[in-house]
Amino acid sequence: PNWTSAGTYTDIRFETSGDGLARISLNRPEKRNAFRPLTVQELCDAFNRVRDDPSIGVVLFTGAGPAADGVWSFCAGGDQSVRGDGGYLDDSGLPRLNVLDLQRIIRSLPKVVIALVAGYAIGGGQVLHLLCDLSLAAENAVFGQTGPRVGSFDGGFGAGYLARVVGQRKAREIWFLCRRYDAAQALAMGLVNAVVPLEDLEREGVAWAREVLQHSPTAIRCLKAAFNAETDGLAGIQELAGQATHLFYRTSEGQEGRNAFLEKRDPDFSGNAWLP
Ligand code: 1HA
Repeated sequence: PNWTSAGTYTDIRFETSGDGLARISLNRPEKRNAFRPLTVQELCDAFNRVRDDPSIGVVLFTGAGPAADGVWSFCAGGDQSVRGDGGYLDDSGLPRLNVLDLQRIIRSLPKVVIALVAGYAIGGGQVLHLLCDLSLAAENAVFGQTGPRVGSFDGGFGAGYLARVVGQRKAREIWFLCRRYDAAQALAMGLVNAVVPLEDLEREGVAWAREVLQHSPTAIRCLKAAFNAETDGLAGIQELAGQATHLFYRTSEGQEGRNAFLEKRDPDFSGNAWLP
């Protein structure tokens, strides 16, 4: 793709291809792409811009690299050096856990997010890759949780959704033992969709994205909402129902209700059958 910068940020890069793709990259490789509140704020902004751009259908979410020492990382989770006594501190000293907002944005984005994981996906970074719709791992990918070691835990999607993806046994092992898992192990437990050589990661991600882009945007967004509804309770049903309302607004039946109100008359739905 012909990537063009689509915004000026400090901790991330946001690029678009002009033909349906966006690429969002964590860009703190010397910190193993750990996120601080600013990083998360910038990611939320970029993902929200993707949401509002009808020309974009698929986002590749990745980590810039390698670092000067040659090590790759997708994301090493929350930046422990700005972790205050009540959360991760922003420049004004306010403690935040704003990565939870980012998780919701990725989850609810009515487009496909593909994680491209080279190197470490640890802690909150492992949860971010988990929340992407699809995940491709480079052969050097390393996954794991550290919360019980560093005094943290993600009991939301990080625990419950992980258990849905890899099963309760494996999810408990991942969190209770804080081991590291290589790409082959991640594939075997269903944590990633495929493993590819590092040099092919971007190309493979673009190929998967372009396959998605051939398909019906409405079918894809309804399916994403349906998968979420199966796990996300009433918030998931809200998303799926929102897709139904979205489609209903585009029918003459839906529009008749609006027209009747604006024209101060009774609605006439008689042209619409009570189908089986
Ligand atoms: O659990 C949550 C949350 C739960 C609920 C709600 C919100 C949450 C938000 C976040 C999180 C978390 O993410 S908790 C988990 C935080 N992350 C970690 O515990 C991982 C810490 N990092 C590592 O274990 C290792 O660095 C590594 C396995 C990823 C890489 O190891 P390696 O290759 O040996 O590199 P290392 O020398 O350790 O790191 C390179 C540089 O990057 C170091 O900086 P330097 O000494 O060169 O100045 C290192 O300090 C820095 N770095 C790496 N990870 C982090 C980090 N700095 C700050 N925070 C990090 N997470």
